[in-house]
Amino acid sequence: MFGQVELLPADPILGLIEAFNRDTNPNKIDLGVGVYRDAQGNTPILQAVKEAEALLLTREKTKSYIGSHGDPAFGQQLLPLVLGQDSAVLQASRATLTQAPGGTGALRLAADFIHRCAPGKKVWISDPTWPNHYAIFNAAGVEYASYRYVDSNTNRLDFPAMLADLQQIPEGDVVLLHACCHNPTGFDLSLEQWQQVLEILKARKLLPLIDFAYQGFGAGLEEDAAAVRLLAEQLPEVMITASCSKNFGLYRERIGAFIAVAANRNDMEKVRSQLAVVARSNYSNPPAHGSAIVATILANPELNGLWRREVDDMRNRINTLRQQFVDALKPFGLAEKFACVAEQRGMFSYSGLKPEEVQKLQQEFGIYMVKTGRMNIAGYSEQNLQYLCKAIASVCGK
Ligand code: PLP
Ligand code: TYF
Repeated sequence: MFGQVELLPADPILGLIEAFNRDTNPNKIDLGVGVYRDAQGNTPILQAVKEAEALLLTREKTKSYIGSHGDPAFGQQLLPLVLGQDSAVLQASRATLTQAPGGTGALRLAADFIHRCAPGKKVWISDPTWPNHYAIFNAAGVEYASYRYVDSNTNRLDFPAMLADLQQIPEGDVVLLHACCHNPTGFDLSLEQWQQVLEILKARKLLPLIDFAYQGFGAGLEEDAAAVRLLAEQLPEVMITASCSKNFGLYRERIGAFIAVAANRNDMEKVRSQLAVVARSNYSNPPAHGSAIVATILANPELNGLWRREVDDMRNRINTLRQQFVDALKPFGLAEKFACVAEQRGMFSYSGLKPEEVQKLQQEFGIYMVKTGRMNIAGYSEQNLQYLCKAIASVCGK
């Protein structure tokens, strides 16, 4: 039987890791997969996480199952982080949270929930998007289609095209929106633009599924939640998938959550019961270590403060790297061409580099990025910025 199995290509993003590891160029730079790196090129464990783990080591009493919705203490802490301390939705008991193995697991819960409870509804996804979005909805048997997001000629957000496409979506369908730090482009909507999106969602009775994987990496932990909170306060029903991979640096611990905001408490309970069944048939119970860390940090004022400062540091470093990149391209006459890098937010930038240029960067300079020209901004550092910019100038004919 195995002989007939089709050999599949590697994931376009994760596959880069292997290619990078094989490269013997001592100057190689990995701008591929989206993990945060410090000035030394490491992805460190946050201090707040280390301290929470030390506490857990002494406090933890059992390894028994935590239940399909996960650790209630985690849910209690994460809901106000996402929806806001004074959220009217929380006060009205309209929100339910199911812990999931990462943002990916939360998206799969969302996809299975849509498949079970809203059969025939399509999910509308920005073009471009994180490629795993397509894979997850495919695997769950949910149909999807795209709305425009970027003008490929100017390499800028094409908001009029986005609005025009949203206006064409059949009533009742699901719209996948990136809350902040759009992956792969780094182009985010302003609050005024979110207001316009909200009006269309209302008018066409569209159900938003908000992917919130980078809270704290755009403008700040509270600022980045503005769109999520706006939609949650203004619409009767909203779905949110949160990830703690980036902002807690807990990538491999697999910790995230699916949140549903329902029109009333009764509907919320119905949705919650469905989510338990969906979780159970996928993995039964989520892993417990990541949720215990997050719950410990958020509940402890000292660790919470330390964590917030560490998130601020990661974000500020990325934004500094963005500006340094554009400045370092000035001598090559390329500052204008790449000015968008300083305006984009989050881990990624759509650089506008063409596939041939990306390939040259890889082959001639050992610089790895996704074929679409997406760069992980945290992938370079002050030490190799000059090498990177010289290489980019070279492949751009400067
Ligand atoms: N959504 C987006 C847009 C992402 O970029 C990612 C990956 O980092 C995720 C969701 C899921 O992340 P994870 O499953 O690692 O929490
Ligand atoms: O886009 C990225 O680089 C991150 C990490 O299948 C990632 O979101 C990439 C691919 C993938 C899972 C995670």
